[in-house]
Amino acid sequence: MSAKNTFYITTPIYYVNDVPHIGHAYTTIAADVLARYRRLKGRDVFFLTGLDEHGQKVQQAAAKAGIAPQTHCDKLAPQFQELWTRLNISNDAFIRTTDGPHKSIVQRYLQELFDKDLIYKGSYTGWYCTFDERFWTEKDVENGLCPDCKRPVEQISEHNYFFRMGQYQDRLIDHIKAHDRFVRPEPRRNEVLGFLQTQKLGDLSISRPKSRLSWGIELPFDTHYVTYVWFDALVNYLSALEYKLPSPSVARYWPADLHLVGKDILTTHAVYWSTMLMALNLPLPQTIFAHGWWTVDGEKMSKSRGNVVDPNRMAAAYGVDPFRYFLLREVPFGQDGDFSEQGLARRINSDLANGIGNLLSRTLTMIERNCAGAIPDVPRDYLDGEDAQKKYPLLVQARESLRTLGDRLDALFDGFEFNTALLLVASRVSDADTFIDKHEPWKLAKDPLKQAELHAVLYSAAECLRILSLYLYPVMPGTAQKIAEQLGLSIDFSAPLLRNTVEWGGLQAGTKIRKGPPLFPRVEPKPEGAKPVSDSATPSQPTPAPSAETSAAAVPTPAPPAAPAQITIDEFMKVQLKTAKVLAAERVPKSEKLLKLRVSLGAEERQIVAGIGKKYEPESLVGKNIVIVANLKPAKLMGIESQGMVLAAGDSEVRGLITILEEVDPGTKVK
Ligand code: ME8
Repeated sequence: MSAKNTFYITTPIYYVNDVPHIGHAYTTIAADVLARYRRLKGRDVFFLTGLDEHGQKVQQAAAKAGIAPQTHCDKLAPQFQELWTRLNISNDAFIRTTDGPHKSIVQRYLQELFDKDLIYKGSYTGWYCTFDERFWTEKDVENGLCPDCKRPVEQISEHNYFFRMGQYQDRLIDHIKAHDRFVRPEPRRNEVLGFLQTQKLGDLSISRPKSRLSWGIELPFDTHYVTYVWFDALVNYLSALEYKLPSPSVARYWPADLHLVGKDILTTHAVYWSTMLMALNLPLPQTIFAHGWWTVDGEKMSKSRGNVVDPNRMAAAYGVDPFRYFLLREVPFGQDGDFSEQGLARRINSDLANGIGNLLSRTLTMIERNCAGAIPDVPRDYLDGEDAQKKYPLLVQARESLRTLGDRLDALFDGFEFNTALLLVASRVSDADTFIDKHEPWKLAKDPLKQAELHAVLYSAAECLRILSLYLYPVMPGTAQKIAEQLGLSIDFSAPLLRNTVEWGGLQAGTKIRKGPPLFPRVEPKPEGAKPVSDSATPSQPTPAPSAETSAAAVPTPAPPAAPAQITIDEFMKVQLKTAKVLAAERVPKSEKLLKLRVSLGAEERQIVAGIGKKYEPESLVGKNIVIVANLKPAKLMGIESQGMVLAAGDSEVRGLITILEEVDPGTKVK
């Protein structure tokens, strides 16, 4: 990253030949996350996105709709802009290549290159793909088909204007070699280098005769031609700086820090754009990052397959932040991924509802109950005192790990490792859950001598949440805001909150919390088409583990004894049955049968491992009132402690859980 304090980030400008889909949403969300992160770090950010409105694709789409190309563009542009507003995209400008100033700037650059004899008129015969609007060489074309889109190509011979791209080949190779962050990720860099080192770079046809294509920017030196759509489109990264901002913004923001693109358009950026900039004597962008491709349920997204995913629908059905989170958490950035609603629902339940959502809700419930709804006061040195490490080792650890979190996240965001960054944040959430569980605040609450410890635990949990909200903000801005509000804070997330190291202790004692509805209500996964979302991510369907869970002892669901022996009332009274409310449920990894439940008994919460996973999806149990054996000695099942047993009907197979018709308080005795 450059040493300057500005950060200029762009997305591709999308064709307006159709409505936006998740691929467009993906790049734009990723760019938004980086823009928000850099703003939090105190950088002067300019975040640009927009639309590519000229060229054959748009002309054809307009013709199909029976309207003028400009009318078509004006009709579709709001669909992109509204989507970006809906997805909470914080772009600073939105460019359309039909904007008057953009057209003039493109013409100015064309004229400049023409005057320098870097554009010349020549003739060309080649295989032309109308869909991709480009010529292919003889060896590229197989069976008369475009190597890219597999549509038939046609041989065309025409006079055109050419940009002397070929002369920059060596300079470009040298540049890529000297700047290891220029093309990323590494395999893509090698791909571009490999191509440049083994093939001769030709000159680039930058015009189209108006007889073939009229919807474009006219060449300033020959009115019979319009410019090739890519020459027009790439210039947007510079032209926007000239007319979307008060000058001298080119000097302020150029070279761009990051062009974020999909892998489909890496060559146009790394080769066409770079050589155009060389010809214009302008510095090259710091980084061009090409991310991977989303398929849907294993298939390429296409209108004809009818599987194009509408991001509007995803945001409406699952929430904006969960959708943003899913796209970045599911697949390592740079690699391909497969989208499914099943996978999205599973992530929401497992990572968000059971993770940060549950941590916030349980922390605030306990603060409401035990601290009169205000952040508790804790002796300032409770974590720093001499024996803090001895008394509260888990709190000290959690605080220390949050202290180093910022540096680790900086490195991960620099490396575009969104999914690892989110995993790291999730691990801090589970650290907080662990220290809460270990300190058992529900027990501390009953002991007047343990109030300081109770307050230390609850303060620490709330402070973890405050700090984590800052780091979650770039990916889930709405959620960060809600966490802050529920903690009783009013945080201005547009301020450079991460410019300096985040200090522990920002929460002020006495702040009234404002517990709200759950951050992430659980969603019911769609039953059909269930399949793992990405092979690079967590396996979604646990594979049956052969050993531990098949033993009777490991299955806590009671099965009636084969020959029931009679017991006395006294014997029965030894068994303490209680009602419990299921707060969270998830599958035990590698087990088909076992579910890990977190249940509330009113004054306390417990973890129970139950062998009911074949009968129930974990999500379906949340909120259910069940009956548990409360005084069963804790036991470990597949290494996880179970603090009780759920009651269920069934023999060797669970048929149904015992639940209660009426709404009774969790923890009520059952007899
Ligand atoms: O290429 N998976 O516009 P475009 C991931 N106008 N990302 C995807 C995707 C998918 N399945 N489908 C699309 C153009 N994208 C030119 C760009 S820039 C000067 C001109 C994303 O509408 C990805 O970012 O075809 C890809 O590069 C871009 O949309 C292509 O958008």
